[in-house]
Amino acid sequence: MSAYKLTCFAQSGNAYKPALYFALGGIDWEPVWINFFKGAHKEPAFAVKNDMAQVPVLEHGDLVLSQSAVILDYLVEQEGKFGWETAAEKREIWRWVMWDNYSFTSMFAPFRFFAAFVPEDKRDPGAMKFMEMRMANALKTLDARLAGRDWVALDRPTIADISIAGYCYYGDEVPFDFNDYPNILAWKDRLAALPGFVMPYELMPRG
Ligand SMILES: N[C@@H](CCC(=O)N[C@@H](CS)C(=O)NCC(=O)O)C(=O)O
Repeated sequence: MSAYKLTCFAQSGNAYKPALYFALGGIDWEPVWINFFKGAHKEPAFAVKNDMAQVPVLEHGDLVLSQSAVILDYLVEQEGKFGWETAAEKREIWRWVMWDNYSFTSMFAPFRFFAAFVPEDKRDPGAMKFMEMRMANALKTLDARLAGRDWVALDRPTIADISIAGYCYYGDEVPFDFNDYPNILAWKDRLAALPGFVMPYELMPRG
C-alpha cells in the first residue's frame, strides 16, 4: 500500500497538479476517487477531511492536507523534487504558483467547467465573457514569460510548472486554442516529454 493517498477525480485539474507531481517524480501514490459531480465534496463525511469542501486532499500518515499549492509544497519538503535550492529560487517559484492560483487556474478551471460540462443555455454569457477576457490576459502573460525560456520559474521544471499545467492537458475541453500561444505550446510539449508524464484522464480515476 502506498503512503500517499490523494482524493481526486480525473476531470479535476487541481487534483492533477499533485497527481502529476507523483507521476513525474516516480513516486508511489494511491488515488481515492470522489464522486464530485454528485456533490460528495459537500457531504459531512468529506468536511472531516477538508472544511473548504474542495478537491484535492492529500493524506499522508496522520496528515490531511488541502490546497494543491500547499500539497505541492509539502511534497517538495518530503521528496526534494521540483523544488528550490536557494531562498531566491523559492521566491521565484512561489511568485508563479501564486500567479497560477489567483490569475490562471482561478479563471481556467471555471471557464473550462462551464464550456465542457454545462449546457450552453445554462451558462451566463456575461460571466463567460469575463472569464474569456481574464483567460486571454493570463495566457498572454504566460506566453510572454516563456519566450526564450524552457520552464516558468527556473531553468529546470519545478512545482510552478506543475501547478500551471493543471488544466493544460484536457484537449478539446479547453475553451480556447493553445496554437495561438506558441511559447505555451512548446512548454506543454517539453513538460509532456518529461519521464513519467501521464495525461490527466490516464492518471486519475474517472468514476
Ligand atoms: N485552490 C484550490 C482549488 C480547489 C478547487 O477549487 N477544486 C475544485 C475541484 S477541481 C472544487 O473542489 N470545487 C468545489 C468548490 O470550490 O466548491 C486548490 O488549488 O486545491
